[in-house]
Amino acid sequence: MLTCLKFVVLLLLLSSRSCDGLQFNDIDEEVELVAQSSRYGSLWPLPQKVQLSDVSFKLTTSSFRIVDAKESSAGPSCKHLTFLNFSCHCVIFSTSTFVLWATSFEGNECDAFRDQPTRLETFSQLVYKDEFGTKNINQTTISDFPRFAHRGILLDSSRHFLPIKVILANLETMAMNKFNVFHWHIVDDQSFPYLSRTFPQLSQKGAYHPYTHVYTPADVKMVIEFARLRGIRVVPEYDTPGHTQSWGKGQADLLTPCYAGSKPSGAFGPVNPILNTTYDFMTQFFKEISTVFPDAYIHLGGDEVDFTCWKSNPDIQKFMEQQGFGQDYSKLESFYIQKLLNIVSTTNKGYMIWQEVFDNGVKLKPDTVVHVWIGGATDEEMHKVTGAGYTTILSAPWYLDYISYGQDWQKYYKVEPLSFNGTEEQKKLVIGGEACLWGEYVDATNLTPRLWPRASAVAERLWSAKDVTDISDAFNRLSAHRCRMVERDIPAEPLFSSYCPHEYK
Ligand code: CP6
Repeated sequence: MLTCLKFVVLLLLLSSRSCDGLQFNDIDEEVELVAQSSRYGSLWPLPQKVQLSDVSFKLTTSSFRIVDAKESSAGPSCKHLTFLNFSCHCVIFSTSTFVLWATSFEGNECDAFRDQPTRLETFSQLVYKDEFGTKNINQTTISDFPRFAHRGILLDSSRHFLPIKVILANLETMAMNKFNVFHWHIVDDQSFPYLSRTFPQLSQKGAYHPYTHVYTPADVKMVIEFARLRGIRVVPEYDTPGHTQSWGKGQADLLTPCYAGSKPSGAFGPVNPILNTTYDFMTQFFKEISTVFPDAYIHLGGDEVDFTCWKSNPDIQKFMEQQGFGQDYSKLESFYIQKLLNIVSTTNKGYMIWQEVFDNGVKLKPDTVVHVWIGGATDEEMHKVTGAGYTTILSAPWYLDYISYGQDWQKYYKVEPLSFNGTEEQKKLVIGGEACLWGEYVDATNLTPRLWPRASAVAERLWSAKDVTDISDAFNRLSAHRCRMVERDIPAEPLFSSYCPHEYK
């Protein structure tokens, strides 16, 4: 695993103008913060260590080159470098030379370069235009690495189908914010847009539309490759046994028939945990998923299982008795999950699960990632999960589908993921977090502005040092960062009254 990334950006060029970047009107200052220029310009998320200088240089094609450095250890096999015309982790310019120098790598060569695109992002954030429109960059030394390894965004393509274009635009924006995990909550109750080669009837019957509202194998490949080139992993979620209504349309007998009195009501509940055919199906299905998605992890869900239907079904009642589960349906849930985890383990993948699976006492492999999402007692939960020795990621404070009047990014920004009671060992088990954008009220029309720049607040919390907490400096940098997203054609919503040098068109 990549534990430490340091890079030094030494910028040596000519001319002399400091980066005072953006100017904003002084209106509205009685109510809220008004954007001013931060001494850190528009850097977002803030690197671990930045040494600025006033020495500035013009970036012209003749004075600016990206070349191999002697210190380079990356081979040409790292496609995401050659894609960007790199064959090394050191980018050196001298006199009119820029040095982007990576040191202290661990792990295999290409693993070590997963975060490479982030250095280029930092470089681009240092570039600004002078009054003549010429691009400039100041001599700067940056030493950088992420505070947390797992920095994710959850998108939900079941409640509304998300066109590939929107997903790719989101990946681009994630890269700008140094997020490195796309958690793809691809299917759920409402629709099954994943086109499975093994079970094509799942999307044929379960998608909103069998041709226009599906992700074909080629679509999925494109998403994965687009993400990879930007240093982003794609972790798919196939949530069971709850949240599976759409699965039932194309796969007979997969879901539990609910009863009204002594007769089936015609409704269906969670996955039927008492049939062998269920596990045969899951074995084949996850075998496919494990080859389609190259990431080492699959998210298996396991959240919000409603017991009402199971309770109504006489066959399930009988099974409960035989197993000695009494009336404790969480035991039945655990019975199912345990078998599922064993199945997925045979595919050599690790798994992530929502916190209920841990709460119910299911036996988990030591490398399981427990995803904490329930608000209210989050610190206690983090304490318990890490106390039991499991790796964990935090989402409870970062449900970005919730909206309200005002600057809620500040609330997300102020979260401290390690605020729970625990030993150093326990804190080390917190590998990061994810901002979740559940899709009930989100589709292609509003996804981007709802997510950005609010998710940028989470990005800085997960990347930057623990003591980066100055809200007013954050506001200034984030205002400029948001304008940069707008300039790059991403319709990120405003933080507050202001304007951008390049408005959205
Ligand atoms: N869908 C799925 C959801 C949610 C979860 N799982 C959810 C629950 C509560 C809130 C927001 C989202 N919509 N599959 C829980 C992880 Cl407040």
